[in-house]
Amino acid sequence: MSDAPDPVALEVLNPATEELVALVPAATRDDVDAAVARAAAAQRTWAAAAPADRARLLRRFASVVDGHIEELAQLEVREAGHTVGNARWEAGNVRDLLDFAAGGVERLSGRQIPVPGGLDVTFLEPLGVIGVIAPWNFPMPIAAWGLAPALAAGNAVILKPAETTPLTALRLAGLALEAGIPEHLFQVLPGTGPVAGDALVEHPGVAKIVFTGSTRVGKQIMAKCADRVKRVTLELGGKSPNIVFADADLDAAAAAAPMSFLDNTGQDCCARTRILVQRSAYDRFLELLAPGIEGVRVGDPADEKTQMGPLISRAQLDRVRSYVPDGLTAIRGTAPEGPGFWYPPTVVTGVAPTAPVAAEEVFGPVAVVLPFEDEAEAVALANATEYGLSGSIWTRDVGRAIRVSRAVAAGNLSVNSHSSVRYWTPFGGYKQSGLGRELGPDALTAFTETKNVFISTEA
Ligand code: TXE
Repeated sequence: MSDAPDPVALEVLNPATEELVALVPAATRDDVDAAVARAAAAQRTWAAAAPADRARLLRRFASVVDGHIEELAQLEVREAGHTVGNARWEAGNVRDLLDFAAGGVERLSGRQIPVPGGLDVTFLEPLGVIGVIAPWNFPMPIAAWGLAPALAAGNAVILKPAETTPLTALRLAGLALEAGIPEHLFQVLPGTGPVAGDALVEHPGVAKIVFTGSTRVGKQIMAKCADRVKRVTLELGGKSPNIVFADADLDAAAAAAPMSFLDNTGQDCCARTRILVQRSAYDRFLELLAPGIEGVRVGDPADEKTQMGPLISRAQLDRVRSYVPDGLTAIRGTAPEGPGFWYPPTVVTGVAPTAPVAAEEVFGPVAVVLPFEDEAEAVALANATEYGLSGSIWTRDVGRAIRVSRAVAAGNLSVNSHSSVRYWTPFGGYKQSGLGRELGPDALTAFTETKNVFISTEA
């Protein structure tokens, strides 16, 4: 860590223009202490409320968000540089997740298990105060992935958004109050990772940390949580394969490939950045891929026609540039000169699978194409990574689709598609892509502790 003093304010820049959008005060460790105390008090009342009342309030929260989709989306465009279409989807995802979680409140129940000599029942009890540490790549949805099920299961939430994207989080907290969510039950503390984030991780009053971000920080957080056996869910990096077999519908695979790694300017943990193509179809696939990359409309994210916006920051731009030395590029699109943090859609060929651009998470609009001979080599290449988040398999052979889906060590696979995130299906990583699952039918259970009670009938 550097010796520089902690900043007192976070600078929110518009990544498309580099203009200052806002200065937001950064939370201190004392702010975190005070927030945890307030959250704990609010949580006790919330947990004791009738499930139907909690569900009703969450539905009202969803409906207030629904009335502010455009405002939230425009804020996301300005602070994160997301295309306006994507930003609307993200705000809608928050609404949908709140509705989905509300539907789970009254269904969250324990079990009755047959035992001799008595009655055995389990209770699913809320954990208490949950710390959600969110990244900047999908500020609203990822915050909501923790927020909605945690509140639904009877917990309080303190959300620390990323340094670069605190504005939509702050607005969501305002909308929660407008909807009647009790004061202090959902608090947003903008701040830096090493101060506000770390204070949440270390705080004895925080029962669980839900973290989405880099694998490096995720490991540090997991180690700190181990000291207290604090519960933790981690959604970390990815280097997902997009496996294209020669028997696939090559036109469809090539048409889908560009946005599978360019969406959100490649700042997506599920981005399919390792395109593995069977050698007999390799040349043909590259021919089909090129126009899709070169034709991507990169520019002003507020323009409805734009398909790809800027990267989040200068630091991210420098990072992406460092992975793509001159001369490595096989296909390249266009991007504005600047101001703004622009990088063109880029495809790299002719590198070894172990080259940094092929093996590490670039988190920008960059993919590599690697050839393979047969199914066994495709699976071996797909699995030759420390990550295991997502992946796609393109083939017309049903048996192969099933065999390869089972053989690839990743949490979210799709066949003849790149879709892998739906709020009603489970999401999470194998290996160093994460720990635990979010979303899906068990989303609320992840924010509970199971208590087993045996009642003797023989006394
Ligand atoms: O992540 P950080 P960064 C990957 C991606 C990207 C790289 C770096 O490869 O290029 O990580 O991004 C908070 N204690 N992903 O540096 O630092 C921080 O304030 C507690 C993948 O932005 O991990 C922010 O809120 N919290 C990814 C959050 O952690 C700390 C999404 C993420 O920041 C902390 C983002 C600390 N010591 C980046 N240090 C994905 N899985 O989608 C930082 N934070």
